[in-house]
Amino acid sequence: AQAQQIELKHGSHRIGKRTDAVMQKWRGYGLGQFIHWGLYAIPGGEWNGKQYNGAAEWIRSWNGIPKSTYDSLIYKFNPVNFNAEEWAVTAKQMGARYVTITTKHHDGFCLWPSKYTRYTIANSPWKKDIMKPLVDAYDKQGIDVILYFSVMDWNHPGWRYDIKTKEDSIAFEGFKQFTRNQLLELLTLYPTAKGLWFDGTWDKSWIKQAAFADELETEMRKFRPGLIIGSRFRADENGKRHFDSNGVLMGDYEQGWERKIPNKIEDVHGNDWDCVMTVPENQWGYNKAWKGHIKTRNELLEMTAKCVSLGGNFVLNFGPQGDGAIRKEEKQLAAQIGDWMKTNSEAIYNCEYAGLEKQDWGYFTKKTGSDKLYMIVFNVPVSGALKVKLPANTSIGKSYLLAQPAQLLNAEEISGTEYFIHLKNTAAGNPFVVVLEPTAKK
Ligand code: JFZ
Repeated sequence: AQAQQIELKHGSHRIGKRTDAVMQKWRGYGLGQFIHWGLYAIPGGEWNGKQYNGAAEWIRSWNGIPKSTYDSLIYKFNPVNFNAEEWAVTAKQMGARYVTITTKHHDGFCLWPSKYTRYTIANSPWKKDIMKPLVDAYDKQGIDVILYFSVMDWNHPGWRYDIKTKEDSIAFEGFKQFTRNQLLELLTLYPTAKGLWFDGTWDKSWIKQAAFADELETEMRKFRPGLIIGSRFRADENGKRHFDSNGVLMGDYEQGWERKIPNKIEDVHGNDWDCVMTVPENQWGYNKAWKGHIKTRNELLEMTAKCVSLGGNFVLNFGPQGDGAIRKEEKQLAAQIGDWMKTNSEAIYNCEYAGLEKQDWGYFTKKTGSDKLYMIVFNVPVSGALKVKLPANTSIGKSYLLAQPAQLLNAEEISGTEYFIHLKNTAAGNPFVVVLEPTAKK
């Protein structure tokens, strides 16, 4: 209940979460994969023998790389080791249930044969569509596809950071039509895609297009009922992004959790959300150097558990190489995560915020539509006893390791609603899941 409501023409279209089946499925994904792939994978963070300090997919913005030099990477795009099925199988084995793929990043290079620009795979030595085999391969594995699309386009002559002159305004009008054409083209060519993941929407030029973007969003939603669009697409008429001038989320889920995770349920304001995460510090596209701290399987599993415990999804980024192969470090992480998921995904898939007080050992999740609780344990106390605080009028009926359901654990009542789950033994170095089946308290 908002006390003061400002009249908005181009604010949010809905208060509260979507309740339809497509969005309910999205909410239950738990784990996803992100793919950043494009021309930037060819230099892989290195230009003329020098390491670019920023994110590899931004190398084009490096002083000293002229646009024409960067753009001619198109003539080198020939990913002979690209195998869509292999990518999808890698994601499947990891346990990902959706994937977001860069159809076009900021450089403007299109991984699909767009009719509206020459800057696409069709004019590379590879020639063939990349998106079609990817969408088909992921569809075949039962992994839902979301299309990443950067509005900002460094290749298109009409793109502007701001609109200050008559000339800018004419150029940008052309760019807007181009953007609309490309989006409707993508939705037409890849009808099974479940949503669009927008990026590159932070510049003044685009923020000023509240009316256009609002109409375009409505048009796309009409064109593809059920389409999922996050909060990073459009601004309201006051230039407010993600949340409109009344503080209401714009779009179907909050898209601001970028390499960061909320700490408490209040941080997500009752909205759907997902967190997108890189394996190194801030590298989305392939970077040969793979430098700095590289997150481990346990760190990534803990992030996954934390996200799901706060009602979000966790999306892990992959940056395939210029030749189309997934680097061995990412393949290994995917296999390690998948290994854990094989036993424990029940605590991740179709799970939600449990509504219980956070404890030091890890994260609670709850199976949606049931009262089954999961404790995803990362830190075992020296006592071997895990604290649980249940709501009044509930007690623990049964508790057991997800990996060993037949062996019941001892749940000791220590006061009204507090319990200690006593572990028998724990495999060191491995997060694990304890299942709690609550019952009504007698
Ligand atoms: C953007 C891109 O610039 C980047 O290359 C990558 O594709 C990433 C997924 O998205 O980077 C952002 C966008 C938004 C924020 C941070 C980085 N943000 O809101 O904090």
